[in-house]
Amino acid sequence: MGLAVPLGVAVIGGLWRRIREVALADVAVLLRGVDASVVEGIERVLLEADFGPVAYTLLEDLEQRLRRGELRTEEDVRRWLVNRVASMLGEPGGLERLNFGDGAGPAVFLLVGVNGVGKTTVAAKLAHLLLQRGRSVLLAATDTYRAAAAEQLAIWARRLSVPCVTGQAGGDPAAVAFNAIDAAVAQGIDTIVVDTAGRLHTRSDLVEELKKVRRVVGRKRAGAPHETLLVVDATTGQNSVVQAATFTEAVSVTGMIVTKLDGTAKGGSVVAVRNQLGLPIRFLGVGERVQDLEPFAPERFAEQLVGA
Ligand SMILES: Nc1nc2c(ncn2[C@@H]2O[C@H](COP(=O)(O)OP(=O)(O)O)[C@@H](O)[C@H]2O)c(=O)[nH]1
Ligand SMILES: [Mg+2]
Repeated sequence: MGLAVPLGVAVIGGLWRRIREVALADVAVLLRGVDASVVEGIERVLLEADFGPVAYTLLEDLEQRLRRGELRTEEDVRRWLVNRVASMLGEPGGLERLNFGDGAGPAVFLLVGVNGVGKTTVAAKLAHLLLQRGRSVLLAATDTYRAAAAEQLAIWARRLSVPCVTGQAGGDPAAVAFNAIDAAVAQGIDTIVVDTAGRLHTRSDLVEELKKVRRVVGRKRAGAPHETLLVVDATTGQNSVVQAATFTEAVSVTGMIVTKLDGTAKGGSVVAVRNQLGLPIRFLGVGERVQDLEPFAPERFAEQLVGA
């Protein structure tokens, strides 16, 4: 699957350009040894790009390498940054990395995350990608609190020509997931993508609801949910890390999808979120269209983020 626009190049790139502007005006200074004002400049650029605490890990490593004389040219420094960022980003993502279970029944993927991060859009995007790979898909809308939430998913389902299971207003979200498995089995569908609610009256309601959905799904289908994917918004920076704690506490999250990379100049949050949560990134959301989902490629992402 090709991407129409290369991943956020124009938007997330330019880190190296910024570092040069702010900190490397006199490259010779940096390459002669550690210079406090140059290092401070780089720190500022990394924090602006939402690297968060990861910025300090990078700076420590940079200082050590400069002291040891390992970085001799400006290009050495740029390369070092690309490589360090790539290694912090972990393994590549994509459908190949997802657990589809034993094939004796449908694979169940649960999408979790706070309101507005892009879960429902991701459900559609994931369905689109799965269909392209020859799988059959059923969408399940377990947010029974907001009628609009189920309707939004149902619209995507109609566009993609896939079935969508919804519940009654105010009904039990776990029952929707239960019915979705029955429907998928009856229709011979091999993959279920379950969209969940992002916000309830209280945080403990949300946690209990997700736990119940997980429990019910697990009893109904061996090994389910096969994936629990946390959707986070790249534009919210450190907030994503805080939000994520709620979900990792409630359900054992198996991977992340980072959205809205087309709308941020702060791609450093991807590095921060990966590093602080230690969860593998599977996909990136790069727009509002159904085809705007990219399998995560750490080297490519690092190269584009740093730029030339
Ligand atoms: N620019 C951009 N917008 C996105 C992306 N993903 C979702 N959105 C938009 O973000 C808004 C919230 O998305 P939605 O899927 O409803 O979020 P949910 O509340 O988590 O289900 C919608 O307007 C989406 O079109 C993305 O990758 N890029
Ligand atoms: Mg939604």
